Parts: sequence; structure tokens; C-alpha cells
Amino acid sequence: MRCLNTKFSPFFKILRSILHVITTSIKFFMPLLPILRFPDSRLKKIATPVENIDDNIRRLARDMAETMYEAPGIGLAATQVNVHKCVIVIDASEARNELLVLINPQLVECDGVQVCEEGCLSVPGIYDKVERAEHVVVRFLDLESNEQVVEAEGLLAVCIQHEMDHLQGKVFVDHLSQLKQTRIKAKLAKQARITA
Ligand code: K1U
Ligand code: ZN
Repeated sequence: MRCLNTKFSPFFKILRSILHVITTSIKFFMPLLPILRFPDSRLKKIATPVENIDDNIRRLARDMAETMYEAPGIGLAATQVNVHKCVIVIDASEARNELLVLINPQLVECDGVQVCEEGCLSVPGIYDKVERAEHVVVRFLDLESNEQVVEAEGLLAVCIQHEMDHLQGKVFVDHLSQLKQTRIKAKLAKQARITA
């Protein structure tokens, strides 16, 4: 008896090659935005509000979301991709299928305290505890210019505050002691020398 796999294997090999070419091409054309690294001074810039939510802003949000998912991260602020506009993308869901795009976000309520270990795509390999509000209410515009309000706690609340800090030119290490900041800069400089 001839094995079905053997009989069809040339066909499947060709099919696999075609699929490989297609997925490689998709990845190649998928715009991944370069992420600024701490202590780049452009991370200190204060973002300006978006005045008109047009196709350029929609494209920026889409590219930022792709960059965040690919990194992978649970959030990304426009500041990190050197665009100084008030745009944030977040997906803190376990299934990675709850994308939030926040344009011109404003905290309207924050209360309680939580301490959470944070990381940052602009500070690779560094994690430390930061104190944040436990519960926040944030008002923002969505991609259709509709006003939205989201109430969050736990990790989502932490992520919203972390990303809103980026829009104000602040990185999570700015919440740490001067000694820790000096050590982190030295560690990142060493990493950069090794990878150069
Ligand atoms: O702003 C950023 O650089 C994104 C950052 C957001 C963040 C992480 C942790 C606490 C507060 C804010 C990251 O996403 S770092 C990567 C990360 O934490 C992560 C990546 C994949 C799955 C789960 C977490
Ligand atoms: Zn960050």
C-alpha cells in the first residue's frame, strides 16, 4: 500500500514553499516602526493633541498596533516611535484581541494605590516596581472621533498610566531612584556596545 503522504509530498512541498513566500512577503511589507531607546532625548518630548483624526492618524495607529503586537508589548505610545502626537495603543488582554486606541487621552479620575512590576519597549531588559493609581477613568477619542470613557484597574490601569507618562515625556525609570537610573543607563550603554 502506498502512503498518501509520499504520493502527495511534492505537491505539499510546493504548497509549503508558496505559503512561506507569501508569509515572508507579508512580514516584509508589514510596517514595523523603530522604537526609540532610553535615554534618547526624544523620549522627553511632550506630545501635542491630535486636531483632526484623519487617514494619517488611522495609519499611525494601525502601524503602532502592529509594532506593539510584534514586539511583543501590551502598550505603545506615539512618542516611542518618534511621533509627538497624543496617540496610544494598548492591548492588555490575555488573548491579545482587545485593542484600544486612545487619542488625546485624559485622566478624569484616579484613586487607590498599587505597586506593579513594569517594563518598557524603550528600556529593553529592565523591569522594576512602580507605584501607580489602582483605579483610573480615562476619557479619549476613538478612530471615528467619538468620545469614549474607559474605567480600568489592575494591569490595564497601570498600562494606561505608563503610556500617558510617555506622552508627557516621562519613562517609567523616571519614577525610580537616581542610583537605579544611573545603573540602568550604564547597563543599556553596555548592551548597546555589545550589540554594535
Ligand atoms: O510602553 C511600553 O513600552 C510598553 C510596555 C507597557 C507596560 C508593561 C508593563 C507594565 C506597564 C506597561 C510593555 O508592553 S513592556 C512588555 C511587556 O510587559 C509584556 C509583553 C508581552 C506580554 C506581556 C507583557
Ligand atoms: Zn514604555
